[in-house]
Amino acid sequence: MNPGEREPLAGGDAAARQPDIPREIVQAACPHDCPDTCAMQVTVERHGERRIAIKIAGDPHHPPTGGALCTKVSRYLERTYHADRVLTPLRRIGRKGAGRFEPVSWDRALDEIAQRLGAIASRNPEAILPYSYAGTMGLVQGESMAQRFFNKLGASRLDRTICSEAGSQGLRHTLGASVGMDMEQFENSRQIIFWGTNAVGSNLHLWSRAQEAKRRGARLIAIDPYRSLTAERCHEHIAPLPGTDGALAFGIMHVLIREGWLDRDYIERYTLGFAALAERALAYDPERVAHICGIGAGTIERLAHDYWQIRPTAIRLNYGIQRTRGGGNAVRAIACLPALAGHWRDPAGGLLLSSSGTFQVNHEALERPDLLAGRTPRTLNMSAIGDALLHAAPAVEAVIVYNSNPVAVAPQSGEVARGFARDDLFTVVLEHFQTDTADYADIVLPATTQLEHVDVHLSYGHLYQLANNPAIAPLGESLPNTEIFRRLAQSMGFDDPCFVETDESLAASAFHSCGASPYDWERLRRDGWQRLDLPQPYAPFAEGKFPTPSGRCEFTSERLAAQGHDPLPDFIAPFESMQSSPELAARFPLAIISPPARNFLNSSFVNVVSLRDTEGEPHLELHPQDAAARGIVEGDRVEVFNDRGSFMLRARVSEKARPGVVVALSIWWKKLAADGKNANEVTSQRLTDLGGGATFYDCLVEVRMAGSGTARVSSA
Ligand SMILES: Nc1nc2c(c(=O)[nH]1)N[C@H]1C(S)=C(S)[C@@H](COP(=O)(O)OP(=O)(O)OC[C@H]3O[C@@H](n4cnc5c(=O)[nH]c(N)nc54)[C@H](O)[C@@H]3O)O[C@H]1N2
Ligand SMILES: Nc1nc2c(c(=O)[nH]1)N[C@H]1C(S)=C(S)[C@@H](COP(=O)(O)OP(=O)(O)OC[C@H]3O[C@@H](n4cnc5c(=O)[nH]c(N)nc54)[C@H](O)[C@@H]3O)O[C@H]1N2
Ligand SMILES: [Mo]
Repeated sequence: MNPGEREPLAGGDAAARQPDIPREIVQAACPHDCPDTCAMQVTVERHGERRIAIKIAGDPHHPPTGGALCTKVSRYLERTYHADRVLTPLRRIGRKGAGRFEPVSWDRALDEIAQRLGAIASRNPEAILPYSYAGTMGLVQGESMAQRFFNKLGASRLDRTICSEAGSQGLRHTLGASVGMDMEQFENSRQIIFWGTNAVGSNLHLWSRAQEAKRRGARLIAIDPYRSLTAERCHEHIAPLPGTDGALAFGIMHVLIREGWLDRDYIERYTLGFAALAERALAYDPERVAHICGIGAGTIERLAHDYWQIRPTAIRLNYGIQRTRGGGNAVRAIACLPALAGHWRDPAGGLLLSSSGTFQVNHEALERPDLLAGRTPRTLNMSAIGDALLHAAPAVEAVIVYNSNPVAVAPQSGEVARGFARDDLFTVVLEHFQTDTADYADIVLPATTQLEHVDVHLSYGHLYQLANNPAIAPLGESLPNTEIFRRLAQSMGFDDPCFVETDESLAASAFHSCGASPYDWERLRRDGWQRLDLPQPYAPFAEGKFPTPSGRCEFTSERLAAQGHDPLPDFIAPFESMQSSPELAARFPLAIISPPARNFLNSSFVNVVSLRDTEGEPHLELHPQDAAARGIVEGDRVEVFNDRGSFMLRARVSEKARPGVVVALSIWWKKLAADGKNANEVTSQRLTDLGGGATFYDCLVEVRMAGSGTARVSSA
């Protein structure tokens, strides 16, 4: 199917108001991978049997959402009714990657899949691999029926590490779980440190709270190698080299300890391992840290001073911090700070990386691990899917992709595409659109969007459960992921009753009760959202109560020691940097980071024309010094390259990028870029210190004018 071949499907703003058409408002939830998880209201018109969504808005009553949706999700109707929606099952007729398909019936598609998977499973079910991530964050359309299917099959398991695993492990081994401050408290903070997060782009509703804090006199600081939209709007921007945040945290600790700026009572009562941590911090004097981070020693002194003096201080950490080799340890080191200074005592002080651990998800009920029946299939890491497809033994013979677009988003994309291009690999992709990954499928199956199915959500940025009621019927022949897996199960002859459970029933079993109030799906779906039963105001660690084995904030972790890790956090230098790999840096002297573009959600929305037009074309931001050294000026077409690959973009020269670091806002669909490539051509499949996470921002490259054989060195 060629993009633009069809007219947009009826719906959206095209439907002009006629007074006699009945309307209703459907309570929904944003499904996207974003900490804000907004409550939404969808206005639907009823035209006889047919329901058409005509408007989408933020729920004004839901405190985190406050009636506002981001630009992207305001366009959700445009996405749902997009002319390029995949609306029937498709079967590949061209070579893998070419994107040529023909429609087939559901029966034919399911028969072919069942036959292929059945044959592979009869030899070795571990040769089948699911590949999924957070295209939807819904607990029902995510890993419920899908996981049951793979458990029953005994397929290889997927370690879902691509985004947050390093940081989650860092939190787990320091605070005990992914638990932190209530985002609704940020407006009461006196100082907010945005550490490795572009909240304006990726956490808009927390940013609004920070704006309120600013109006009340709070100081805002950004720690980011790039002058992001957020850094631009803070009082101070500190720009360390990528992957050096662990050192910076130790520099702050060094000054706090040297000056005695410590909440000794809090440390005594609620922490473990202070003496050992203090000894380690001794080695990180500001001069040394300044050299590692590429910032001034005075900046570190002042940061520590203000961190102690200005109370309460909140640290908003986000996952941008942990996409380098030492990401897990960096999160550990930073997570020690609020306990040292006693900021947890105040609800508006402390730290927030993720709140997801506050929710009690009933994974057993949803995913039914008992269907494994005692088998423990191997686990393959999604952050090294290229290697897995090319080199795993026994070989992966079939991949079922849903809620993800690995050919665009996974690191070292050349290897990923080579893996998916294998002629002996059978690939099924459940999708809304003909993505870069869908182009490699043998069979594409049409999935419903959030407007067309039921779901239930937690949030990793606030403290509310949310319900998503379907607003309209599935478009074309599309089906919810759950229904696709139900039908696949039936085609495979899986007759366990759990394969006929409805989405409603799944939603009703998604959570354990929290606190005194039982989880009540019927009430949730009626009201749309429900705050967890937690004290108001919520200060999770004001009196310790860390969910660690010791019940304390663990500066030293026995659990990590038992796994063969350093029990204390430390600074772990990037795999690729001027300081840690000088030989590599001689050939590839620039560090590249590729954080999310504001108008995309990972690779979702890149095909929504109005949003893509706002982002323009893929561009590379370079500091004037780095540009001049290569004879590059604003608007030049440049090529970024290293030993793993290359891709092309338009140069933007400004001081937003710090010297030595170039920035390519992402994640573009490869096929919507002029050269058919994106930033993941150059990223590597190496993994983080903890959790086996991806290291997207640990990457050295060189940049040259497109078409030139070598970097053009100017005499200026
Ligand atoms: N608009 C939009 N929102 C999104 C997403 C999206 O694609 N678009 N993606 C969603 C997803 S999946 C996630 S995980 C979250 C991510 O949310 P965040 O982790 O907040 O991600 P970013 O907004 O990219 O912010 C990361 C920032 O970290 C900076 N950075 C890169 N490397 C380093 C480093 O080594 N140290 C420090 N201190 N900073 C560094 C980048 O320049 C960038 O400005 O956002 C979610 N929200
Ligand atoms: N270079 C670089 N690469 C990165 C990152 C980066 O910052 N830089 N960020 C990384 C991060 S943090 C993440 S989380 C990953 C994200 O990677 P992914 O989780 O793969 O996210 P998306 O690219 O948004 O792709 C999700 C796909 O799921 C589909 N989808 C949505 N809802 C449904 C549904 O209900 N059913 C089905 N079947 N499909 C659905 C969408 O159409 C979309 O194509 O990318 C990572 N890759
Ligand atoms: Mo992510």
